[in-house]
Amino acid sequence: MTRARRPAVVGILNVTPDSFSDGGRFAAPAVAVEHGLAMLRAGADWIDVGGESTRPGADLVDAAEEAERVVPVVRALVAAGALVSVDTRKAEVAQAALRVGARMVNDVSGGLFDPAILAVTAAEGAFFVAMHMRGTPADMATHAHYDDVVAEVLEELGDRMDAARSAGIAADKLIADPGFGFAKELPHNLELLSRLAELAALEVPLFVGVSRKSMVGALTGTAQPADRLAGSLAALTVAVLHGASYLRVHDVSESLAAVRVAVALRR
Ligand code: HH2
Repeated sequence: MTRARRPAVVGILNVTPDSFSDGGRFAAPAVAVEHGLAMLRAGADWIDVGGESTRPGADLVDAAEEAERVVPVVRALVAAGALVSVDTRKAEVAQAALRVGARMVNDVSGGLFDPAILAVTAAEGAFFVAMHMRGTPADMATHAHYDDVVAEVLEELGDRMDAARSAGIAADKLIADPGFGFAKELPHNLELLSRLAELAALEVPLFVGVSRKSMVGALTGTAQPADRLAGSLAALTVAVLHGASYLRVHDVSESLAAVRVAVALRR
């Protein structure tokens, strides 16, 4: 995607019992597919289907079980004409989703958790989103130590880009994400968002997920993720003004409106 086009809105579809915002709501495949279709009707460009929660301290899900959760949903959304991304750290799950038509692999570990995911993505010619994280969702909070969070995320994402290219992923299929809330505390998240434009040095499109996250909750005093829409839209607007090309969101129509306003004001 070029800068000229508006950033893509990526609708979040968690087919999990325990995601931080919508855990359990879309665990049944038919309900999940219906929600995905509703997000498409609301204007989503992509649907990001995930079968494992990555909230702090979440349990690891077995690959076969994760694939069983996501594959029927990916298949149905692809059949309906959707561009589908699979949110997974596991090569086996990525492979299964790509086989039924997913076109993007969104890996919160950037290929560190299961390095075989890079070759699988390369072989299918799919897009790869490398998100920055340290440690695993279980212990990432203990790794939130930085002298200069932007410089360190830039360097570590650069390493992930190199690994992805070495595994055969084409340069125009690579996307980077600073990983808001993953091994980051509030000051780190704020620094990364206000200096997001510096990540343009990676020379790949930037993917941003701030929707309903705890950083928004902390700033707005909203304990419930579902109450964080207004704050999420403010953070999303800043992300667009600073160069984000993909926005991962729960609230598609509202986010699309904010994207349109931000794009019109972007110089
Ligand atoms: N955040 C979450 C999950 N996947 N992928 C990318 N690229 N960037 C993100 O910021 C990101 C992500 C966490 O949010 P959610 O999917 O709503 O919850 P859970 O991790 O509990 O499934």
